[in-house]
Amino acid sequence: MKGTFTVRQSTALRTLVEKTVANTPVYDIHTHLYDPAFGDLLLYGIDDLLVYHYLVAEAFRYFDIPYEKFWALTKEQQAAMIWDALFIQHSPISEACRGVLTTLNLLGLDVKKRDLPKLRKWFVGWKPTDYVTRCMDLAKVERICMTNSPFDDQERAVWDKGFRRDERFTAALRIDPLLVAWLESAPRLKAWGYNVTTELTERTLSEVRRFLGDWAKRIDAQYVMVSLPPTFEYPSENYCSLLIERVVLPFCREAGLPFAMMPGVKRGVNPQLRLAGDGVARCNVAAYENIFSAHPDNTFLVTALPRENQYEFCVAARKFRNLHLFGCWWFTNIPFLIEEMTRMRFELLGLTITPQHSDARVLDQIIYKWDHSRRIIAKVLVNKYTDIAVTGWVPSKQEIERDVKTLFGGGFDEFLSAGKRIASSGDVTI
Ligand code: FIX
Ligand code: ZN
Repeated sequence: MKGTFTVRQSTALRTLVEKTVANTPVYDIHTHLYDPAFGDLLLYGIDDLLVYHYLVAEAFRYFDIPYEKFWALTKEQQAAMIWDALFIQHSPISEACRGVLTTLNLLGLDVKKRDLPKLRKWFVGWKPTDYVTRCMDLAKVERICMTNSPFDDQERAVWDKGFRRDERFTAALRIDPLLVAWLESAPRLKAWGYNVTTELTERTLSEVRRFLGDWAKRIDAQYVMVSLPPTFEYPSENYCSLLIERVVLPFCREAGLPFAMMPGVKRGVNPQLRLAGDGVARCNVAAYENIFSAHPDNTFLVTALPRENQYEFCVAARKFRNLHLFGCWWFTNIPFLIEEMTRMRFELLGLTITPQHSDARVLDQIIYKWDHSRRIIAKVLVNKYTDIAVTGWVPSKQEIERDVKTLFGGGFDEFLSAGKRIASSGDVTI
C-alpha cells in the first residue's frame, strides 16, 4: 500500500528525532579531559581553545615565522597570533575554527565583536568544578571518559598521591608507549618495580601483565587503549604484535575489558609542529580481522583514522560481533565525513555502533563537538527512519528514544557488560 506516510507525519517525525537527539544525555567515551583533581591537566578557556593543535596546524598555513619562534611564545601570545591569522585576517570557516565560535556562542558570549581581550575576561574566575558542570550541562554530556597514561609523569604523580574521584569522569588505560616503544618503556617499568627485561621472557610477560592489572584496578579502567601506525601487522614477530597477543589480550579477556584500537595514525609526520604534527595513512584491515577472529573471547573497540578504511571496518564489524566501532576520530571529525561515516555505519550495522566521541582536549570543546555532531546524527537518523516509514513502519516516540539512548552510550555500556560476562563465565564465545 502506498502513500501512508504523509507530509505532516514526515515533519512530525523530523521534529521528534531532532529534539530527541538534541536532548538525550551522552556518554563521551573518548576524550583527553581530566577530572578536576588533576589540576592544570584539565584545560579550559579561550586561550586553550585557540592553541588547540587542530588550530595550530591550520594557523601555520598562514604564519611565516619559524616553528621555534612560535613555540618560544607564551600561551597567550600564541593564542593571539592564531586568533589574528585564523579569525581576523581570514574568515574562520574550518571545522575547528567554527567550533570555537559555536562554543563561545553557546556559552552566551558575543562573537560578532571579534574582541579577544573581552572574551578573555569572561573566562577569568571560574572554579574548575563549576565550569565542568556548566560545559557538561550545555553539551548534555553526562559522563566523560578520560585517557589515562601511566607513562605521563604529571598524570602519574596525581594517581600516586591519590584523590577523591569526580564520578562524572571515568578512566581508560592508555598504553601506547608500552606497545609501540617497548625498548624505551621496559626500563621505566623496571624502575617502577616490575621485574622485566627487554626480552619477552615468561617472567617479563607476567610482570607486564601485573603492571596492567595494577593500573587497571587503580584507575578503574573501562577499557585498555592504544593508537597504532598504518604499518601495524598481526600476527607478527615484532614487540607490539607479540605484546598484544601474549599479554594485553589475555589480560583484557580475564579482566573483561575491551581492547580499544585506533588504527592509522602516522606520528610525527612533521615533528616541528609538535602535537599538531601527526598524519594519517591507510592501514591493513586484514591485520585487525586476524585479531578479531583469533580472539573471539576478547572484545574490541575500534575508531580508525583513514577515511579509506571506514568501509572495510564496517564490513569487519558485520563479521565479528566482538568488534564495536565508535566515533569519527580527529581528521574524520568534520561534518562531511561524520555524515558519510554515520550513514554508512547505520546502513551496514544498524544501531550497533557508538557514532561519536568528542576527543576533546579542552573542556569547552565538548560544547561544539556535541552540538555539531548531534545535528548530523539527527539528520541521518531522520533520513533512515523516513526510509522505513514509507513502508508504514513509523517509529514511535519510545522507539526513537530507545534508539538514541543506545547510540549515546547505552550500546557501549552493553558491549562493556558483554565483556564482563565473558570474563566471569570463563568460557563463552560471543
Ligand atoms: O591518540 C589519540 O587519542 C588522539 O586523539 C590524539 O593523539 C590527537 O592528538 C588528538 O587530539 C585527536 O583528536
Ligand atoms: Zn584521542
